[in-house]
Amino acid sequence: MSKQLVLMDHDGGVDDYLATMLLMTMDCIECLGIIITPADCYVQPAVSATRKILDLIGCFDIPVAESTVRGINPFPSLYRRDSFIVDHLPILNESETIRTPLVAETGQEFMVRVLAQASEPVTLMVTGPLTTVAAALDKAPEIEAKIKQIVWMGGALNVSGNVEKSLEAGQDGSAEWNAYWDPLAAERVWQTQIGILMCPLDLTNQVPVTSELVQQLGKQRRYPLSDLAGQCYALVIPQDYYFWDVLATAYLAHPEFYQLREWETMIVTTGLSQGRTKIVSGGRKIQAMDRVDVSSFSTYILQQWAR
Ligand SMILES: [Ca+2]
Repeated sequence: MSKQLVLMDHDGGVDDYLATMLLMTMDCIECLGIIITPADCYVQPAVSATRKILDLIGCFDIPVAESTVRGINPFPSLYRRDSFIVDHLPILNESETIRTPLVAETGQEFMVRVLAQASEPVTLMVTGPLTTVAAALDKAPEIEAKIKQIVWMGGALNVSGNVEKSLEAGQDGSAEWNAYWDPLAAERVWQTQIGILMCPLDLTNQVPVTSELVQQLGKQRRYPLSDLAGQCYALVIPQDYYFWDVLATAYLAHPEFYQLREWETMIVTTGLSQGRTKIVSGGRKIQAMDRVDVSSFSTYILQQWAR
């Protein structure tokens, strides 16, 4: 069976590194590259950490590209500083040199080139804002035909968003961060014919990172990937933390763990609800992950990181 072509676009949060790590363990996937969108991170340490993680896994030939897009509503620096912490974890710094290549072109240029050159349509696995995708589509609209679908961790349909009112004045709490960082980019992607599969907060809210799971990773810390995942989750366990990006990414290997549901939606781009993925009759049809078998999912990630 031929492998599914995937191009990953992540935004440098703790969760994004672990989603990358999970993607790299999937036998059914051929990863064409990894783009870092400078959203939930400071981009220099996020690019560095991503390359070091690929080195740790032994995937020295996956190109990494730095997107130079900018969002409208920046992530809090408190979240973004995690990228510096992960980049400095001892397990990622045993070697003084990084082997995984950083491409010279920007992430958005790289996305255009990879899609244009691909032998068949490619799945975009996006675990951050859609800004790099929107920029690539603006640059070369013809690549739309080369995108098989976009699997996106983002949006909140029938639950509140996660942009807290206490952190962000002037909004009503309905937006999810990846949409809120750049609502216009989400709207740009919504205007295409590309199949969109969302992993919304509606689902991720049901799959928190638990102490029990972190302890299970500890029991298998003789494996470098479990050790790194355990360290990353220990870093964020004091806050409410969920398997946002990891849950979205696991879909690629095990769609049978998930139930999907179709919705008609629009992106609110201005005002107090900007960044809201709103259900409206007659709106843009998308699929959303609706339910997941949490036990199978947990077993799967523990098994994949036992290496
Ligand atoms: Ca992310």
